[in-house]
Amino acid sequence: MNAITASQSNIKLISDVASLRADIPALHQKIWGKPLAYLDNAASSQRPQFVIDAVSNHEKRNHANIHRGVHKLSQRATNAYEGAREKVRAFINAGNSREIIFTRGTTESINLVAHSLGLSQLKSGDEVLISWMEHHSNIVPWQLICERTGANLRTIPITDRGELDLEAFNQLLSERTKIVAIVHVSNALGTINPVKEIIDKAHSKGAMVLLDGAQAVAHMRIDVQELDCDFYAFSGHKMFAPTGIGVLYGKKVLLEDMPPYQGGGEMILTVTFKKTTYNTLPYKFEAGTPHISGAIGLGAAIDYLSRIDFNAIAKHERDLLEYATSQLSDLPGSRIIGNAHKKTGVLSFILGDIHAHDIGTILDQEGVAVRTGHHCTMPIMEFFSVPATARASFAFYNNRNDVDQFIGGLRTTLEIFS
Ligand code: 7TS
Repeated sequence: MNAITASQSNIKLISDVASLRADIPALHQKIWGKPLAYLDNAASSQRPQFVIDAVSNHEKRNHANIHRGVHKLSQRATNAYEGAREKVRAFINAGNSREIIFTRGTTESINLVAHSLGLSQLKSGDEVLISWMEHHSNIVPWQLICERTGANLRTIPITDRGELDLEAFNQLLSERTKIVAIVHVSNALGTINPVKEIIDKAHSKGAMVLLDGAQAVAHMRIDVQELDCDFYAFSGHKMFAPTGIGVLYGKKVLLEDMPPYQGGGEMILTVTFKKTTYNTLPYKFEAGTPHISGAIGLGAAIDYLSRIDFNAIAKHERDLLEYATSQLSDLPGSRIIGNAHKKTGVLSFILGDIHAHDIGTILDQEGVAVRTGHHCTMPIMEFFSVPATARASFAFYNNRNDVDQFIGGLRTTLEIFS
């Protein structure tokens, strides 16, 4: 398979996405003697052979530290790493590759902004606005920073459908709001938030906007310039790339003004005991040896995704969601948590008073992988008065057989508990 980048856009994009299942080796195995139905994509997605090969080829032939060697391997590794940065830039349509900072993932990207921007710019009386549907990684960093700066953390409530209460958002937003940090797509509810509207309103009050894109990037085309968000955070492992690599996009003018997050090698220009000067973007924020093969794997995942029609991915996942939702709704005692008008392929639910972990354990015996628990969104569980949910989440390579196996597993669960 040839690597084709997003910029080579005259090629015909693949729209028969289910046929791509053959590209994903992990899907072709049996679990407890049953075919694997992998429905835990919101936690982490599976890798195409293409991505596995890119990482493996790099590790076999081209590994060396980057930016520091004049020798051939170091040059190859540096070119591949910086090439991956350019692929990320094109993938989210950032204006400049200096705006792409490699991190360990969404969590580190948000912590970087909270610590660097938050600690240097927030003061007592300022407000940071998040929502009730944030993942803990977009709650706790802001709590830490608000505690240290005296800023106040405000929260946008959600509705019974699992949508943001936009009227409440309008009322909460004020000249005191300095940062609005919002999830683009909720991992526990599947809700796609109206982020463009939120960004425009926040900007009109002078606030900056960070979007947590962890659950968006594998399911929809992201254009950070069109969105006009100030920061966009995401993880490689939820978009068919390795773990331990992620991205923070930030507007150059903002990143340039922000102090370093961590100190060490690579992020400096000169070091003396009197004064240290910092490197230019993006290196100022990439202290130490990075996850080189991870970045290369992320670049390969982007090459892979660039061949696929994102509209076809969205249509396919919507079809699976509707198919699964209608069958799940027919099961006695089922309650779906998260019924937003605009959703990605995330189906969170409870089944009578059967504990979510029991559902997950029985589904596993049937070869079906789902996530159970609070999904690192304890405020959502509190809002819906449930201790935990079971969650099926789809990727482009899932099909209706996966859903049938999932629903069959739930019928078995109901029989066992009847
Ligand atoms: N934000 C959202 C919306 C997420 O879904 C996750 C991980 C994160 C942030 C953190 O990403 P990380 O890569 O830095 O860990 N969500 C999940 C999940 O739903 N199940 O397992 C991890």
